[in-house]
Amino acid sequence: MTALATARDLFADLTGQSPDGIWSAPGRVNLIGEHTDYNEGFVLPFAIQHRTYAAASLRDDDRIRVASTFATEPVEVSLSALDDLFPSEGEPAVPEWSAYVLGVAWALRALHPDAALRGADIAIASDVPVGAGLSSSAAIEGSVSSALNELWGFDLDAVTLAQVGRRAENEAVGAPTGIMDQMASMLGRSDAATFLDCRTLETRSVPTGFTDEHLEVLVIDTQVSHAHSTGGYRERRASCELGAELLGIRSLRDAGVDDLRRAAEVMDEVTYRRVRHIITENQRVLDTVAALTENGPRAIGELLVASHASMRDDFEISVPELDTAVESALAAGAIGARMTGGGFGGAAIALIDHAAVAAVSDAVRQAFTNAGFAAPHIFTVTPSDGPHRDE
Ligand code: GAF
Repeated sequence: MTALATARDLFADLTGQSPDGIWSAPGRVNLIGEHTDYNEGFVLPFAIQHRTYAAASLRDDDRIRVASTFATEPVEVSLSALDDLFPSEGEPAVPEWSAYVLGVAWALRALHPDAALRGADIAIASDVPVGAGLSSSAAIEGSVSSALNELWGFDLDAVTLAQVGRRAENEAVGAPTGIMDQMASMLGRSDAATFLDCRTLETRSVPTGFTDEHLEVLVIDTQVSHAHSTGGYRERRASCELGAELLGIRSLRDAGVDDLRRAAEVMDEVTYRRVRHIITENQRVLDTVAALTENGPRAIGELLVASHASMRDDFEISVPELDTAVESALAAGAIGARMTGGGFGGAAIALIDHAAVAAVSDAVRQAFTNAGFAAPHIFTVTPSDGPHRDE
């Protein structure tokens, strides 16, 4: 059964009725630009064909009731109680999956605090792999914000809805993430990646040229799951903030490769390597946009490989499974490969010829077997459209 049909059925189980509508939003892969978003830098993600569906109807009272395939029990709260639940420090006061949904309702409502709003029933189903670093959370946020935006008659634009999603993630779920994933999901286009300046939130669609060049982006989901509300992600963010402070700048966006010498002098060795990743990664994003535009997708392989090395050696967010995915894909002929997303698990991407999908996939599976790792989940992704109403 499709995720769309599952959302419809789940809604019927919850309410005994058909929903007023079903809205969906995509997950994403990031082509390049990792951990640069919360440093006000540059990223180049694209939305993928995997989507999360929110079947929803307004209610006659002020209660929000949410069901999903992530849990057996629905969660129900009144709209007026949301302010007591969020912002939350650390563990959300409701099951984490529902904090993404309720957090969106809370952050949206905060934009119109005086509006008399009706509650809603919402049923969520998704075919975005969870824990794979493909932004299943941004897909939930985008589907729910799109649904409530229309049902509540708010008419907010895509960038505002992305900011609503980020606020839900940061303040309701308690994950200190940047804005990349929500922007990638909300602004997805079927023919392009989204170049985003995370300081100004200006975007530009950059045609990937994958189809014309008969290329595919292979996702190698290592099945090593990660969570950004915990440990490593938060620590990396703190290192970047420390690095910017020691350089006397607002954020690492304001530093370039010319500043690396001074950085080495004013900070400890670990902070320096974290800073070097961000500074060089920002430059690689700009170089990738230029290469794609001027020379096409076959010209970006080395930049992807350099990005992975920087994350492995300087930012230290890779894991052996991700390194094996990248190395075995490259050895089997990939044009470029790198881990994608926040790291500490999740997925790698490999840019490969269409004709090489089976051979590269087999080689990666074999390398995982040889290393004694659990079998990876491997599939191709294509740039896809942002949120829309499906029914
Ligand atoms: C996760 C976060 F949600 C993003 O904001 C971004 O920081 C990414 O990790 C790393 O580039 O997906």
